[in-house]
Amino acid sequence: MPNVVERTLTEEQVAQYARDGYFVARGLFSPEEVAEIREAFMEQAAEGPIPGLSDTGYQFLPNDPLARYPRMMHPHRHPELPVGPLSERVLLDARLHAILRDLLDDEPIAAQSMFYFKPPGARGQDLHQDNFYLRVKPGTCLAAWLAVDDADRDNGGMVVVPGSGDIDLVCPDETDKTQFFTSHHVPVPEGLREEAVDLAAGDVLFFNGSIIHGSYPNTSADRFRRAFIGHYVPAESVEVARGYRPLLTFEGREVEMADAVGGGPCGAPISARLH
Ligand SMILES: O=C(O)CCC(=O)C(=O)O
Repeated sequence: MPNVVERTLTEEQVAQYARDGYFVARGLFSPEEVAEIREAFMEQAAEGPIPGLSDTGYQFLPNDPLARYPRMMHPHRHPELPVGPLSERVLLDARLHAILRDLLDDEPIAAQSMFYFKPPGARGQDLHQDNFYLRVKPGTCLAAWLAVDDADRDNGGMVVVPGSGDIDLVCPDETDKTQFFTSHHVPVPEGLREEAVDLAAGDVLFFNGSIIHGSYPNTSADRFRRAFIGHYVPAESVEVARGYRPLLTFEGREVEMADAVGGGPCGAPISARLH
C-alpha cells in the first residue's frame, strides 16, 4: 500500500504558490501564541544585543534603532536561553510542516531561524533572493515568515515580486545603505512589479528561494514590526551553504548535507555571510 500523505492545502492554493512564488496562510498562529513569541523575544533583548545571537556584524548608522535591536540569528540553536526552546518549537511547528510539505511536494528540513524586531525608524532589507545565500541545489529553499505584529506599508511590511519565483538567481547590485541594512539589491525584472503583502499578526507568508522580496524602512512613529522567520530546504536537496547547518528534521533530528560548491550567479563563490 503506498504511503499516502494527507494534504492541508487545496490544489488551487498550491497552484497559486507555483504561479506567484508565495502563499499567505491567514491566522495560522493564535493571538496568544504570537504574544508569547513577542514577549519572549522582547524579554531576551531587554538588556540589549546578545553576543552570539544578535547580528551585530553589519554597519550601523548614527542613532540607528537597529543597533539597539539587531535581528537574532538561529535562536533555535540556543537551548541555554529562554528563546531557544520556544524558537525550536515554532521552527518545527506541525502547522508549518504540513503547509511546507504541500508547497515543496517533499519533506521540509529546517535550515535557519531568525527574529527581526524592526523598531520604528529601522531600515529595511533590500530586494533579494534567498537561495543566493542558502545555495540549495537542486531546487530551492522555502521561507515561512510569521508576522508577530501587524506588518504593512507603514511599519516596513513585506514586499514581493509575484512571478519572480521561477527566475534564475541574479548577481545583485549594491544597496542604498541609508534605506537598507543589508548589502545587496536585486532589480525588479522588466514586466514584473513589486507588491506589498499586508499581514496581520499570526499570518504566515511562505515564499520560495528565487522570488525577489524584501522590506522598506519602518516609517511609523511607534510600531515595531517583529517577525519570526524559518527557512527550509527540501529533503531531496544535495547541497546547502555551510552556515545553515546543522539541518533539522521536523522530528528534531540532525541530518547531513554536502557543502554548496561552485560559483554563484556573480561568477565566484559568494561570502559565507548569512542573508
Ligand atoms: O523581514 C524582513 O524585513 C525581510 C526578511 C527576508 O527578506 C527574509 O527572511 O528573507
